[in-house]
Amino acid sequence: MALECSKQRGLLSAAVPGAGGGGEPPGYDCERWAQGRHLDAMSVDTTRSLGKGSCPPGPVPEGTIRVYSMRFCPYSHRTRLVLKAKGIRHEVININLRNKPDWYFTKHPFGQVPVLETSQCQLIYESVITCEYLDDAYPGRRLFPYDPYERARQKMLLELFCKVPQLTKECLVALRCGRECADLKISLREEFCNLEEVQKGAPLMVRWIG
Ligand SMILES: N[C@@H](CCC(=O)N[C@@H](CS)C(=O)NCC(=O)O)C(=O)O
Repeated sequence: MALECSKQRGLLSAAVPGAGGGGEPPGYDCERWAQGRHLDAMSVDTTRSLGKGSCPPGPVPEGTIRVYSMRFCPYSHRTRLVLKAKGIRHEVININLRNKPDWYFTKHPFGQVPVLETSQCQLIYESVITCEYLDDAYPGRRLFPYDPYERARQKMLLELFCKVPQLTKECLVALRCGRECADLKISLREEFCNLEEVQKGAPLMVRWIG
């Protein structure tokens, strides 16, 4: 991702490794990361999406983590980018959101994606929370800044640009269906222009609010 803020490295620059510390949990492999091998071989994507009537998947194998996802969900991709950036071994289970399996409501109260499931049957949802969880639970390479203000600033940025995932999704769906989406593209461009201003050092308060 090319969204790195000039002042600090953080979640928006998830693809860029930062200085790390602490032990590495199972499934985390620095060597693989350094050689870029994690990009092709570290995830198992079931590709088929599970819908109503499907059997729930079994327990998550030790040394891996599962992400319930949907191929066109930008929030899920947020989580998946962090999984990739940190080189965490994981499996992807796609959920058919138009025809959700009943069992999926035991993973998320509203049946949304993304959800992370650990081999200890812990469930973590809300994309930003999943990213922070991964950053904390797999501490080898920090993506969120350590400094409390910079960390808060990253989260403020995510809130300020919270329209981006939805706009991106709507744009993708429109393009896929051959629908006109000029307005969506203009809105998306505006958001990215504002983000560029922030990257150049503009304060977070101007232009977007109100
Ligand atoms: N605030 C949530 C939003 C997640 C979200 O809206 N996911 C959509 C797919 S892109 C979803 O699960 N939609 C199905 C539904 O709401 O029933 C997050 O950041 O994780």
